[in-house]
Amino acid sequence: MKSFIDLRSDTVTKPTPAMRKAMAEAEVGDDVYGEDPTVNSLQEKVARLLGKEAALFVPSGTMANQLAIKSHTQPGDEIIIESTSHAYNFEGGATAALSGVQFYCIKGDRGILGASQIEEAIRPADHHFPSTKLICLENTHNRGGGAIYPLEKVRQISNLVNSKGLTLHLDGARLWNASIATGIKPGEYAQWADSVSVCLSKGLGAPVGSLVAGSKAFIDRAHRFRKMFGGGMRQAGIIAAAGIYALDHHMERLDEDHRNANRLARALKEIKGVSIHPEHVETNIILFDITQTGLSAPQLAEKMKAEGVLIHAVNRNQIRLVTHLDVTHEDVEKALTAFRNILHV
Ligand code: TLP
Repeated sequence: MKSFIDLRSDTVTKPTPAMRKAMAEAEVGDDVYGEDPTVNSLQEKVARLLGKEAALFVPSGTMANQLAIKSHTQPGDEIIIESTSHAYNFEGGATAALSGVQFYCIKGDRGILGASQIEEAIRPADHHFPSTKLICLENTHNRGGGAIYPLEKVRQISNLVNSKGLTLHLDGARLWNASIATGIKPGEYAQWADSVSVCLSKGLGAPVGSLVAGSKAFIDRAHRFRKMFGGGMRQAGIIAAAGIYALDHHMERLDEDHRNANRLARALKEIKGVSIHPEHVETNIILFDITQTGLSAPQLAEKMKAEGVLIHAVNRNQIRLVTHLDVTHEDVEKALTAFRNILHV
């Protein structure tokens, strides 16, 4: 099979030989009975990292977010969320289908909301309105180009949420990236949210797996819904072992992905017709506009593929690149050469 430089997403990483060894040697049991020691130790480890009472291992980031939403709400409630966020746009309408809850969307600055915007969106106590129950934040923000939530903003939002008796969920699919980029520990971000979801299958390079964390009572509810949604797994220690390995060995190296992303962004800026703000590339996601190149984003993606590089056309004019474990510094230079060849620099 032809090997591509795959910049479409950090979800495409393949387990390393050492990770596969850890998986092969994992001690397992039936996790639906709570008897898988490897799953239990992953859950304890992530709860500790996030400073929460408990955590629950689930197959995907989508399930982690949807379990949180289901556990925090009743049908007819409303969730305040940023309009380009993952839970609203890319989870197949799960919130409406599974929780019977609606979203109130607000446009943020690269996905980041301020407390005053949220305050304005909270519904008054009037029986005409749905009742605002939950606020969802995303850190880093995927469609915001990997933007990091400033901790101070999270703290202000959390104070607002508490003062109104609401609940805060953090989609931390890439919280690890925020943490490595800023030096702020995952738990320092997580302390301001009632629940947090995190993914092992993105920059950390595990093949499968996410967790949702929060209080013991919250996790009890989420556990019941995990069963209901079909997410109760049996000898899941095989995949949990990959997650433990990833947390132990692939966390610090995220910095390399951030440096590669920065290199890509600065070099892309030199290409005529590419519109990009390298200073906005804070982590491993690069978003840019190619309207002025005369090519559409799908056309550019097609041409890049012919050069051995896979990229993601977000829409007609925008491209997303994501750096990760399987993208080396040399791959970045090769990808840049392909961009230059196609866009005639
Ligand atoms: N994001 C994927 C796609 O679904 C867009 C990607 O390639 O970036 N929260 C955030 C912020 C995410 O970016 C994703 C996945 C999820 C949740 C869902 O995780 P999975 O794919 O494990 O369900």
